[in-house]
Formats: sequence, C-alpha cells, structure tokens
Amino acid sequence: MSPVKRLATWQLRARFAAGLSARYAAEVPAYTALVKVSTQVNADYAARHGDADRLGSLRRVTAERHGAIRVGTPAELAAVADLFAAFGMEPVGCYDLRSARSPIPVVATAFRPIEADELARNPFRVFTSMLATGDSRFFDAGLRNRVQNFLAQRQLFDPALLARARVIADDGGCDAEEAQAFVAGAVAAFALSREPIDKSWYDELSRVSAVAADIAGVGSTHINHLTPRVLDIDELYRRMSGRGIAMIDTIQGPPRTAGPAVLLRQTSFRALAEPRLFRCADGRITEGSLRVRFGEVEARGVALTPRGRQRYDTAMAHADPAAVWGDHFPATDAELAAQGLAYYRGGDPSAPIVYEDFLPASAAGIFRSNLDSDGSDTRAADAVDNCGYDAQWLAGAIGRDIHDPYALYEAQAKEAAV
Ligand code: OOG
Ligand code: NI
Repeated sequence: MSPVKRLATWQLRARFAAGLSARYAAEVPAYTALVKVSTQVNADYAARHGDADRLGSLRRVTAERHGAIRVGTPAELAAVADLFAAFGMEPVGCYDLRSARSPIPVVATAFRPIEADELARNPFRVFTSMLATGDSRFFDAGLRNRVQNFLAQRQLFDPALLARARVIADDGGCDAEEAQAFVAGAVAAFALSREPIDKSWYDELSRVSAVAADIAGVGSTHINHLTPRVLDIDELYRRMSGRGIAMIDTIQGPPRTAGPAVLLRQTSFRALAEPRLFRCADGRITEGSLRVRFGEVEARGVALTPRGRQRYDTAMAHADPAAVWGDHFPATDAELAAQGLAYYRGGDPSAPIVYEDFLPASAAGIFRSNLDSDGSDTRAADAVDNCGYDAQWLAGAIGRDIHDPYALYEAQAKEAAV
C-alpha cells in the first residue's frame, strides 16, 4: 500500500488562501487587475533593488494576502477561531475600532500564523471584526435584543466543517484526500450569499450603522476584501489610478520617507455594486444591489517596539507627518535598532522583523471609506464607553488566548539572525 500523503496546517493555509483568492478573482474583476498590477510592481521593484527580499522572499510577498471578515457574536468569533486553527492561524491583538477618530461599532482581532517559519511559508491573515452589540451608544436595549435574536438563529458554519477543523488542528494536518473537501468547504463558507435579504431589517440596521447592516442584516458572513502585498505602494497607486480605477484619496499609515519602511501602509478602492435579492415587507422578491466588497493593497515594513510605536503615534498626530518624520525617526536600520525603536532578529539591523499586524486608525479609515453612507457612527465620538470590550474580554469570550503582538516580536528578536 502506498503511504498516505499528509498535508500540514501550513499547506492547508496556503490552499485556503489560494482558494479564496481564486473565488474572489472570479467574482470581483477589479481584484484581478489589482493582483496583476501588484505582481508587476513587485517584479519591477525586485529587478531594480538588490535588497528587495529584506522584508521577506519575493515568493512569500507575491503569494501574500490578508482578508477581512465580520461576525456578530462571541460564539461566531469562537467558531471562526476553531476553523482558522486548522490552518495554523491564531488570534493576535485586539483592535477596538470604537475608539477611532470616527468610531466603528466593532472590536476585532487578526488570525494569523505566529512562528517565523510559519509566516515565511505562508503568512495568510484574516482581520476579523465582531459587532459591538453591547455598546449602548450604538444599540439601544430593544434593537440589541432583536439583533441578538437574529444572530442566535443563524449558523455561519456547517457543524461538520467545524468538527473536522478541530480534529485537523489537534492532529496538525490531515490526509491529502480529505484536504480538498475541507478547504473547499472553508472557502465556500465565506462566499457572498445569494439568499434574499430582508429589506426592512437591513434598512433599519443601515440607519444605525452600515457595518451593523453588513454584519447582522444578512444570514452569513463573507470575505469583504482580499489584499495583496506590494513592495512599492506609491507606484502601485499610480499604476492603478492610471488604469482608471478610482482609489481612495490617500495611502494610510506612515508617510513615504527616505528611511526604512515601518509598520504598514495601505490603500483601497471601492468595488462595484453587486446585484442582490431583497425580500420586501409584502413577501415579494426584488433585485437590488449592494456595495459590500472592495479592493485593498498593502506594503509592510519593520515592526516597531512600544517605544517606536509611541514615536509613530506622535508623528501621526501631526497635521503633516512626513514633515516631522525626521524629528521622530532616524534614517537607518542601524539607528532604529540602536535606539530600540524597531525589531531586528538577533539585534542585527540587516534582519528586519516584518510587521505582521494591522493599524487601528487605518482599519477604521478603510471601513469608513468603503461603506455607503454613515454619518451615524460618529455619535459614539463624544459619549462614554460602557461595556468593557478589551483583549481580556475577547479572550474570555472565545475561550482562547489572544496573543500580544509585542511578545511575538520580542520572541523573534531574541532568535539569532540567519
Ligand atoms: C476590516 C478593515 C480592516 C485592514 O486592512 O486594516 C482591514 C473590514 O473592513 O472588515 O482589513
Ligand atoms: Ni484590509
């Protein structure tokens, strides 16, 4: 008997990311253009820069994606955690987007691999937001009840898929012949639903917040964007604009500077409205459209220490961060390392540790720039938070540790440079 071929979780993760990408490409044409332009930008950059792989191999960067999903309850988030564990993706960090300058009623974490070798094999990550139904600045008691009842009745994942995921996570992989059905089931769970949407319910939630409607106005969750990584995001922005694709006004995150790239820069564009079915109050089904999916691209730099992050926040609080950047950041990796501002493997300035996480201000900006309407969310800006969502709460709610990103970078920095 020939030995059964086994696939490790990282191989399942790579297939999962590729499967989601293939499906998204089939459904969102602008994504196909984005991936094509990103691949060209990366190849051109690598041809011109001998050190193009200082932030990861070209193979890793070209395959690299992050996705985003949104769920409604701690139970749904726990189910997501079970599913993603089968792909070697664990929750890292807590992002409270209610405290953004223009608040969004979600708290979020990012599921991703946490070990350096796992990241190098395939770094697929998914920014996962949960609706903050406990926040009375957005949801009064009556609406909260109705939202929670609605959410309690839906099922985002087939229980058999989750059961399978738990076994795979425990075993660290599965047989190749099982893998295909498992990955296909996971990919299908994040497809945009064709089920008719209850129009009056969706509209009512939209008046509270477009995010609330996107999460709790429908019966399923979906990947709302899938983001390739580029080595030169300014060039990508120019080329996409040149193709007539209207990008948002800015590149979010740190400004372009002459020194080492830090953290994460991102920009996005709105996808086209897609046809959807609606069920009206009289039971009639009508055809309408919603714009819920979009395109985004990112460039990653070195991870900053808490000290570096403080400098970053100070620079970003300035009206023109690029103008004051040099007051806060030195111009070389050697100085960033010497001043303890950024992480390097074994302290070696030629071995930057890539920032693998997200930025709350950019995330909130991306949410906002891609939602129809939505003045109403700003109501939370000046009211007091009363419901105590934080990393500890989130960990308790899903029954798993939420990794502290700084602890992960510290651990990598202690490893010897290779
Ligand atoms: C998530 C937005 C956050 C990012 O790249 O910062 C995000 C969402 O729109 O659901 O993906
Ligand atoms: Ni994103």
